[in-house]
Formats: sequence, C-alpha cells, structure tokens
Amino acid sequence: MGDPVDADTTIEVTLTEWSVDAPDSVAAGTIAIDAVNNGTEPHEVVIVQGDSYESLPRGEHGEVLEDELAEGALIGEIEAFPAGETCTGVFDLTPGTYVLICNIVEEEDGETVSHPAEGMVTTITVT
Ligand SMILES: [Cu+2]
Repeated sequence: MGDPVDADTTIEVTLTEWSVDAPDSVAAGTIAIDAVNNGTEPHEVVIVQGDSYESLPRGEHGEVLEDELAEGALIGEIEAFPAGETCTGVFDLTPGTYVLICNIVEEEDGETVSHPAEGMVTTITVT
C-alpha cells in the first residue's frame, strides 16, 4: 500500500452484510480505495486479479485460498476494520478484471459464517 496523496484516482467501496459495492470500472493507475464499512461487523477488502470470484481457488466455506492464487494475482488487501469506519488502501492496478472480496470466515454461535459465500464479492474492470 502506498500513500493516498500519490493516487491518480480515488474510488469508494462500500461494505455491508452482505455485499461489496464498487464502481464498475476505473482507469488504470495508482488507485486509492476508500473502503466504507456500513455494516455492523468488521469487514476487509482483498483485491485479486481474476475474471470472477467463481474462477478463483476456494476452500470449503467459499473462502478464496490466497496461497493458491496464480503468482502475482494477489494485489493486496485492506485488513479487517470495524463497522462505521473508513479505511483507505492504495494499489497500482493495470488494465484487467479484479475481484474484491471480504474473505472473512468466522464461527458465530457454533455456526460457520463465510462473508464471501454470503455474497461479499464483486468485480471491477480496470481500463
Ligand atoms: Cu465481511
């Protein structure tokens, strides 16, 4: 992650239970992602180069297996941060398709809750 001051473009990504909302496309370059947690739980944003969530290697709970991604496909992440907060990450994105994922899997009252399986994934095209 770099310094937001150096970004060419800033986009807003909104996180809630259970969605990730991002612009459909953004121009290539150094991009600041302002992740806004409008939910009630902590969320994160993992940025992976790939055509779709379904095309990525996934574990039994639908979590993307970051260690099994193609070399260089894992661009970076904004680590989990609390509800009501905004967290910014800066990433260099070349043209292509990227998947934004909240990759949190947690145990709640003895049940496994998988944020990606619940729908916290989206794609963004970098042009
Ligand atoms: Cu989440």
